[in-house]
Amino acid sequence: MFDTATETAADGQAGTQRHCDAIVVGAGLGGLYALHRLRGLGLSVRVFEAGSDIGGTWFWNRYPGARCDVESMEYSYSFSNDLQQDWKWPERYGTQPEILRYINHVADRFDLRRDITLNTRVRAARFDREAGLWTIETDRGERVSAPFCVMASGNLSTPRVPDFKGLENFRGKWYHTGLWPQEGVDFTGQRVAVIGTGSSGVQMIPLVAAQADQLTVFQRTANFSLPARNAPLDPARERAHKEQYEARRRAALDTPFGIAGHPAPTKAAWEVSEEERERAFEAKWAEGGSISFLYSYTDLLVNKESNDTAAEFVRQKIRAIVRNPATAELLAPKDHPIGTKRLCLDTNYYETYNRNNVALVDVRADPIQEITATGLRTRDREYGPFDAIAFATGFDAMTGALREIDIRVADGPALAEEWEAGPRTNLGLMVAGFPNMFIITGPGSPSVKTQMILAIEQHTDWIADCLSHLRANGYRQIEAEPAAQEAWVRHVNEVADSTLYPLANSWYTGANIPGKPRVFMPYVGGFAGYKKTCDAVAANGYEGFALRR
Ligand code: NA7
Repeated sequence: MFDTATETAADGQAGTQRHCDAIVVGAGLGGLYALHRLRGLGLSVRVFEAGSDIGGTWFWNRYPGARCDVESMEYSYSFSNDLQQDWKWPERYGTQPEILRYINHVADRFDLRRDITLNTRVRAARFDREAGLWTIETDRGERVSAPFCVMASGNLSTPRVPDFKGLENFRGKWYHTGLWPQEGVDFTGQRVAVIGTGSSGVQMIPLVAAQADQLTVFQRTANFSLPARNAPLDPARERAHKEQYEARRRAALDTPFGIAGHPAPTKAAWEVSEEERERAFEAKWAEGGSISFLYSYTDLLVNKESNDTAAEFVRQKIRAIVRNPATAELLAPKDHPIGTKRLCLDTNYYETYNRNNVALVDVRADPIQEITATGLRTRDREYGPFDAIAFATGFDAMTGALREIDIRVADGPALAEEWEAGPRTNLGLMVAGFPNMFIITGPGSPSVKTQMILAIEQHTDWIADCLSHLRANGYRQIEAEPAAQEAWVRHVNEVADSTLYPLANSWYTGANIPGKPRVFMPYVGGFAGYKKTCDAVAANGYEGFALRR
């Protein structure tokens, strides 16, 4: 317990405490673990969640085919060995319903729900330096104060429907993958448009094609996709994994992506013959999975010529799968190095374009101008009629959810204003000028470039250790020092600039949102090195952070 006046409202309802030790924003995988971990320190915690239930990403993204692109034995919490031993994943990659079931199991197993307020969006957060308190305000008018605030609001949690003229005139139904109706959508017998071919579109398109009468896919940028090779989890493989679970989790901490089991490459692509490269890529293609493919050689994400060999391998696969050569050429990405946009994993994505109820439209050459009553209009022609439009158009990634909250210290500038030219953080964990506010997997941390749950656990553990340190030493405030933050931002940029990532117009750089500043947001220096830096900062008495009594 921190030494601030603790007063609990007496109206007896669950979730009416006005003051607690820590406020957590978001009840996805990040917020739930933060609640569990901070509660373990003896702190009183309140979690606010905008959704009508817990789960975050896995609550909202219910579109057909929604599935994690990291294998389920990896994409799960490691903090409880009993939990990871007990839980049985049915498939190699978890589906959205399965992951949501897991999250609910975790919430029940660790008795998390009693401190979570659902259906409540945090609108504002104000810090009073003198009192040392954050006060948050919700869309239901509730105000709650706490010395610490943990933002677990997610990296891909602000869905974005492009600002197309005329959407309000559309007489059919429209959906966004990240706001999919809870009850699901039956496209049987319908003429459907899907706009967007990122991970969500690539996962959804084969299922919609199989159900709908006709499907028209509107593609602005072709994306690279690899076969997932999903399958029921082999019991022998599961047993072997579980026997070594704890060792594998420890090993994952020493990898760049936070995932164990992929031996680090030892050679650069240019060091080997073309035949050897083809054999290696072929083996990875057959094995399935994106990390293992990008991990074929040491230099695929730093050397354009090496990357070209992998990109061309996939383009040739697309040309071999898709029977119509013009469609195949449209689907074969040529404008960015492979892996510099999120590499998609699919089940029968390219094969879907061989169906005679599926058409592909290039809206790079001929952009969408307007949604009409019955369909849509590009510069050159009209498409439709459609019964439904599914927007798989992505998110205001990494900063969207934080920028939507009016976060400020007293009457100072809002975080959104401070970040007008792009987010600036120290280690992705804290922002100079915003004391006692932590971000879980914030911009400037490895976050989306790693196994997210491992990144969440690492951040939360660091925050929990930090709070213990403050309490043990009588400190009440911690704040990122501006110089340390500038040095970290410089480092994040230098690392990104030494790779091929900035060559792509991706949500990693904010390029998918008109007007958003172009800044490479995740840290791509690798999880292992990043964790060492965080640990060293803590071991040196939170070097780069000002602690105040
Ligand atoms: P993404 O990866 O951001 O994909 C969004 C897609 O929508 C992408 O193909 C965009 O084309 C397209 N898009 C966006 N705006 C438009 C407009 N105005 N016109 C046409 N097409 C448009 O989002 P996802 O939901 O698929 O995936 C997000 C992450 O979730 C994913 O990376 C995984 O980590 C999980 P663009 O490429 O911008 O030209």
